Amino acid sequence: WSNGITEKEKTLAIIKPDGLYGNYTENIKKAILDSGFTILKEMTIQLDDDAAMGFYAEHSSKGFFSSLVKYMTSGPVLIMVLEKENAVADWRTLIGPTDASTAKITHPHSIRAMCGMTLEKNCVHGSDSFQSAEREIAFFFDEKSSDRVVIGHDEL
Ligand code: RTP
Ligand code: MG
Repeated sequence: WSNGITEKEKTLAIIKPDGLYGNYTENIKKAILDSGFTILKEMTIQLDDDAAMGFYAEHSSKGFFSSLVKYMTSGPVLIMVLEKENAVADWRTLIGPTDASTAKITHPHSIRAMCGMTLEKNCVHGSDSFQSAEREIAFFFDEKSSDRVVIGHDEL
């Protein structure tokens, strides 16, 4: 039975520099809304090295880390808090596999197939667990603030 109250979940989405630069924002947002997510918060920011390294700290020992930081700081990113039931897993499904060149073959309707290019330049981020989502949302957004922070491209 249902009491009519649905348990919503939040996740963090990022349109990476190649996604913004390639003008995929509108198509990505359409896919987000068509899939039943609500965009609770969004902001466009330029990450500096410290922010990119802190955000991806789990990968700090990996060989691709410096390249990842360079990529993530190569231009502005659009950061969004998405909400729906099962948001974390559903957003990961919607974006597709990490390697965008693989995604184009195996998940042609995924977002990474649409706007990504390679294993690194895959145009979007998604939290990989409920715990990651909580950490990543707190990394960028003040929990107490209900402000919807939007900075337009031309303000950067
Ligand atoms: P994300 O965290 O950005 O949503 O991506 P993901 O979970 O699918 O993949 P993850 O393993 O967390 O990797 C984070 C990002 O690092 C870049 N990457 N480069 N050159 C490489 O071997 C390599 N592997 C990963 C990608 O930009 C990936 O999204
Ligand atoms: Mg990841």
